[in-house]
Amino acid sequence: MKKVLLISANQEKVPYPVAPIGLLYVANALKKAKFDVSILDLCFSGNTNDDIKKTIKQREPDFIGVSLRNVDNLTFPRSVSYLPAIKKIIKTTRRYTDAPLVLGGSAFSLFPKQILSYLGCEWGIVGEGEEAFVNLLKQLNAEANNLNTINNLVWRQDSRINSNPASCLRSPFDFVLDYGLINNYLYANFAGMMNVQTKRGCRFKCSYCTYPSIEGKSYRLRSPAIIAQEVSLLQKKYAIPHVFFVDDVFTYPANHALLVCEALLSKNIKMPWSCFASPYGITKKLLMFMKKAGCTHIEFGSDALSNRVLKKLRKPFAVQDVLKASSLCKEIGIKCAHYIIFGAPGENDDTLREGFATIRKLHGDAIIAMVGIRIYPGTELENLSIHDGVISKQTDLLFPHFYLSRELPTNKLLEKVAKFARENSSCIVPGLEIRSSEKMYAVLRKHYHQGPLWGYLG
Ligand code: B12
Ligand code: SF4
Repeated sequence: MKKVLLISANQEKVPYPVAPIGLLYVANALKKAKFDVSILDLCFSGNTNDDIKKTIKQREPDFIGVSLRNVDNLTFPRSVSYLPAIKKIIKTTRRYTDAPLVLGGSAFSLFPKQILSYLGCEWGIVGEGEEAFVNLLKQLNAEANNLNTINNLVWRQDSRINSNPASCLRSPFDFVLDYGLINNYLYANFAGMMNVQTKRGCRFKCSYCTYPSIEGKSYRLRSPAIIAQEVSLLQKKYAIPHVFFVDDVFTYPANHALLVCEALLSKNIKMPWSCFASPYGITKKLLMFMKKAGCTHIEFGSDALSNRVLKKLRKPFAVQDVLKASSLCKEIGIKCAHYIIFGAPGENDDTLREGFATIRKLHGDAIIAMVGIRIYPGTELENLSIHDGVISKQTDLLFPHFYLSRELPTNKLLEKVAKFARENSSCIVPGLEIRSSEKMYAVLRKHYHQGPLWGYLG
């Protein structure tokens, strides 16, 4: 049996360490195809060189897969690129094995050719890894040369980098995921939660967003009964105290969210959970069901609190919907946070004032405020950024560039956001380290053992 070592390169622990469940899905597909699979998760590694060396010596893998989750922290002005650290991990791995090494993961999928070049690697898979990775390994194993038939593959041939069209899996997950290949104890204790997926895809077209390009534009829904089984297993087998549903938008389509809640209720699962949501389509009925089924925290991708900016971002809702979602959460007893981006297209003095006034009306919900938007290739925001002169057509977006409204000087914007946030205890501004720092999160996690930490602030 050929051996595959899957390495998760992510070491970010802010706001929490995040378990590499993407690799668990890939591992599941490899096992089904009769590969012998193990995972080296570097998240808690104190010495990546020693851990990589030891694991490669022990396992003697025939193939390596490296999962790249984050390119950078999306945070202006404290922007951090993870690429130099990733390069070190690849270099170390290469020092101890010359087994074919394949890259994958959300970070890789956003910049496949650039990352392959930057890291000097040969193989990569864009998007869902399950089918394409197995197909590639089968071909490499058989020394076959039908690379053009493998969807989602990116590879180097001499000095050229080739890519095949990318597609999504039709039915990626009709099974209970095996979480046994990662250290659940560490995630239960240091993250206070474990991640579970209930569907893939997002059909909305927000102007800056990469999620539909990573997960697909149409929905692949997971069976509610299987989700409930998985959540129950996480609780019973691994003592996981809290689940985060990692869907782009858990609450849409609402009928699926309702069915997931029903399945959790019918199995009488008492697991607290949280999720991402959109103010679009939120109803009292849905939130009441979610609360009954264990939902304690919701993170809304509200993005802006002025209709002018929401429209420019192509958000499918208005400020009224944000206010309604918030007041319903309060009435029902679910904690809620809103991600807000200041300095987005259309932002000016008036919209900023309107945003601050609306935050006051939200009565203490957590506000996770970002300044500026990370520009990604292929998005509508990229075109706008070129049009507005923020970047040029030649700008390499692998290292972060941020869109900041030209209608406001950036230093003034930062000053105003900082002043407002310092005076309003519900505001967290990671880019300005206001109520947000690695040290603060570590201290909070010592006291609170489960769930999103913003729920304990403010
Ligand atoms: C949920 C989520 C969060 C939650 C996680 C909660 C939790 N407990 O899990 C929270 C809010 C905490 C969060 C935080 C952050 N996040 Co986040 N998050 C997501 C989201 C929506 C889903 C990730 C997920 O779990 N997907 C489900 C799994 C199954 O999919 P997957 O990992 O992509 O794996 C599949 C493929 O990628 C592939 N694959 C994966 N690995 C490999 C390896 C090989 C070899 C192969 C072949 C294939 C392969 O196959 C897998 C199965 O199909 C994504 C957006 C998205 N839709 O992808 C952003 C995303 C991953 N996050 C991102 C970022 C940047 C961050 C933060 C750095 C932001 C910040 N400054 O706080 C932090 C980092 C946290 C950390 N410790 O790493 C970026 C990463 C890319 C980038 N721009 O750098 C994304 C893509 C969003 C974006 N803006 O584009 N995040
Ligand atoms: S911002 Fe949210 S709703 Fe909009 S496209 Fe991205 S994931 Fe979908």
